[in-house]
Amino acid sequence: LLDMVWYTESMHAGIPVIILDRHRLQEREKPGLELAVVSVPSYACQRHTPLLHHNTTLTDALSILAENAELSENEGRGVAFRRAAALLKSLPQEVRGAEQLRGLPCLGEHSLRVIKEVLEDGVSHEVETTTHSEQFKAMKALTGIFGVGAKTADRWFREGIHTPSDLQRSGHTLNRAQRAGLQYYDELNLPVTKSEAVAIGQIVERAVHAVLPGAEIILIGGFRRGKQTGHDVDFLITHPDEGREEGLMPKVVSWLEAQGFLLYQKTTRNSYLESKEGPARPASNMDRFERCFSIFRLSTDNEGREIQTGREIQTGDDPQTYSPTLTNTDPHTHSDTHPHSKTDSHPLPQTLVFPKPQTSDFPRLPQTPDHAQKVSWVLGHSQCSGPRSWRAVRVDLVVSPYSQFAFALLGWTGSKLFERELRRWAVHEKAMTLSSHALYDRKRTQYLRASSEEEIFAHLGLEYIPPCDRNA
Ligand code: DCT
Ligand code: MG
Repeated sequence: LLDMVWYTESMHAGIPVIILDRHRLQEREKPGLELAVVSVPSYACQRHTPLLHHNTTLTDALSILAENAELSENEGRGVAFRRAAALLKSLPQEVRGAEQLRGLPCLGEHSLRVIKEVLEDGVSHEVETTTHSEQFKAMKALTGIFGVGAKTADRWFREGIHTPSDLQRSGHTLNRAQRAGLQYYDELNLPVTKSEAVAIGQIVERAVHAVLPGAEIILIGGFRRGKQTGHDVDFLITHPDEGREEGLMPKVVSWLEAQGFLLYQKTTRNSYLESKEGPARPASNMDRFERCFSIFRLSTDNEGREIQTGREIQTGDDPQTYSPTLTNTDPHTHSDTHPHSKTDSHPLPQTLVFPKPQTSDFPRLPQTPDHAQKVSWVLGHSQCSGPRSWRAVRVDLVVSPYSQFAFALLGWTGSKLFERELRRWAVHEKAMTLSSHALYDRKRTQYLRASSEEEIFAHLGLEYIPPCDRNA
């Protein structure tokens, strides 16, 4: 049978999952053979999804349709395309014909139609139409501005604004995030490399240890999953003595600002409170931690390598850019307060945890991230004459209490779809509520504690999936 096995998944609910290639079975004319189990787990959090996979042509097509649906605020449709793409990413071989997909979950009618078209004609008409559509191009360009979401972009598009340059000319009043987004548009749409992420990690480590020795800093998000580039760099910060992390963010931000490392920042307070009746439904999955959305100024030497020095704040810079803010509201809104904290200085060497580099012998790399392909809009004030010695990089910092650390780590490693699927699994299959803070068992009406990601997977009755296989 072995040469006919097309797909094997270690275990699903205790059953070995094997997919046999029906085609080859028929070719070999073995009528007596019975197909064993033909099933692939339907939740992405039950599957291993590596970064490099065999079906990039198909997943690229589905991702464009997903993005278009998300930009049109059709979340359900977007998720359906993302689920279909994630299924294809988890397959161990290239799909050559639609008949190979029979019986697989997550493939809706619409996705299957697109897949079939790409397999047969090399392209999908709908994908082609979408990528050439003026609205899609404009929405991508406008939401590519830091601080601009689909709703705002859509409003501007209807007013005839299609590009960041149009927006700049329009005279619209922009909030602080959007102004920074426009100012650093080109750079923020360049992928951040792994080595830039590492260089920023060293700066963040210096800042955190200067104000809280013994704190732990972990690179999260896409880089923890083994990605070599990202649209930003995400860090999770905690301290083994619970309570020591309280109020940490304003101190870190002050240190970074004093050293000239920040071009923009906005900090939100931790608003998470455990209640006896279980977690209330949060306004968003991500908004209850002490969190800082920032734009770093990463120095580079003449060859473009990252170096770690900051710079003195220069007169003439927008003073607002350098005022620390702490609010409890939407990170992309405008209200600023000034909660400056005193900075202590206790330099102490600590370990920074970075993911192992991902190795693979796959023949084709996945397509460059969308943001790398964005058109470079010429914005007067972001242009520079001659080589510049620094670049702007989006950095997200999150502080978590130690007791919530495993949940924060799991929730912030991603991918977004993997996280969504974990939460869906928890609710529908286990009657539990999972967030980046806690896991609540609704049947036993109690919180389930965990000090590692492995324990959370165990509570959820799931096989442990390592970060490099969460690229759904
Ligand atoms: N996240 C999530 N749901 C969201 C947004 C984020 O679960 N709506 C989690 C998963 C990833 C993590 O937060 C960091 O978010 P991003 O930086 O947006 O994602 P990424 O995977 O790091 O992507 P990139 O490599 O492009 O930064
Ligand atoms: Mg990220």
